[in-house]
Amino acid sequence: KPQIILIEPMMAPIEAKLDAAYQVHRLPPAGPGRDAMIARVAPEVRGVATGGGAGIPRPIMDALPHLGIVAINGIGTDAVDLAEAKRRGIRVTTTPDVLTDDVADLGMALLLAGCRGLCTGDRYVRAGKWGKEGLPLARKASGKRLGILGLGRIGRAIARRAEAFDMEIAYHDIRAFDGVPYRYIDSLAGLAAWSEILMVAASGGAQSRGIVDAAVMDALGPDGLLVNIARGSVVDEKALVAALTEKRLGGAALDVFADEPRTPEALWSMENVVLQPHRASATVETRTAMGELVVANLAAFFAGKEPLTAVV
Ligand code: 8YV
Repeated sequence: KPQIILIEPMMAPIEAKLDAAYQVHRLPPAGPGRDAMIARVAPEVRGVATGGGAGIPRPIMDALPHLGIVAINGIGTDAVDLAEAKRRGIRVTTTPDVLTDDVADLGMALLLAGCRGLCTGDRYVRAGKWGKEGLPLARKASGKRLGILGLGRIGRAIARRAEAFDMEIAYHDIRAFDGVPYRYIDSLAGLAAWSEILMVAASGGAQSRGIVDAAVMDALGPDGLLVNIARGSVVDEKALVAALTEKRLGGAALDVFADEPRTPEALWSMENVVLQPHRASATVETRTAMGELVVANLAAFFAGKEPLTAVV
């Protein structure tokens, strides 16, 4: 059997398929045990399966002389050095399309939870406070001005959902797109100033690092809501904590963070903040479809065929 390294766990039925087809080396936590394992298996390993957030650390890529494919169980490629993969002729695959609905759904769920204070209401009932003390009014979501940063597949799926909530929609991206019924605003600060809710749906990586900065948050303003289902790196997290603490930003609903699984403790006690542990694609249905695509990409590669959804 060909040998692969599994960097991030996948669903049990998917891992069973991998075990049936490959000798799978599961990556131990960082430390001497990991280094020893990589050194031991490096001469034989030809594939890596990993998550979008985890990617493949450059030292691991460098340690594998016969690496031929990195199969990402996700859409993000920001944690893989694509230029180096290309230089070395390593194929890189992702799982596009199959996760679009789920990520857009969670974007809307966070938007609604942020506007309507769903988690606050839930905590209020569970704490037995109903009937004993008041609860502040929430904010309406329908009809709001929604700015979308990044109008790719996921951004568009969010826009379609937002249309059903009678929202006005505008977007910012590296360029305007033809045939899109939404208004293009050519600066992110301009989009934030126009928006009541700003949805981050842009890819991570060098070109988007920290672009949602203090000025963008100030433009969104004290009644504005920031939603992020993309990558924590797109938002300047220190500036976000400061803007929320100083009430220059109304609220935030976040599925992703700069240094996962760590999240800024300052956010934990804020009632105007909704937090999720990076799980926009984490449903049984979607993780099954994603996993099947990872299995299919690996199978194609090891059969000497073109992977189905290669980005490199
Ligand atoms: C997953 C993601 O949580 O698609 C991505 O890039 O970050 C998410 O869908 C991840 O890939 C699974 O680890």
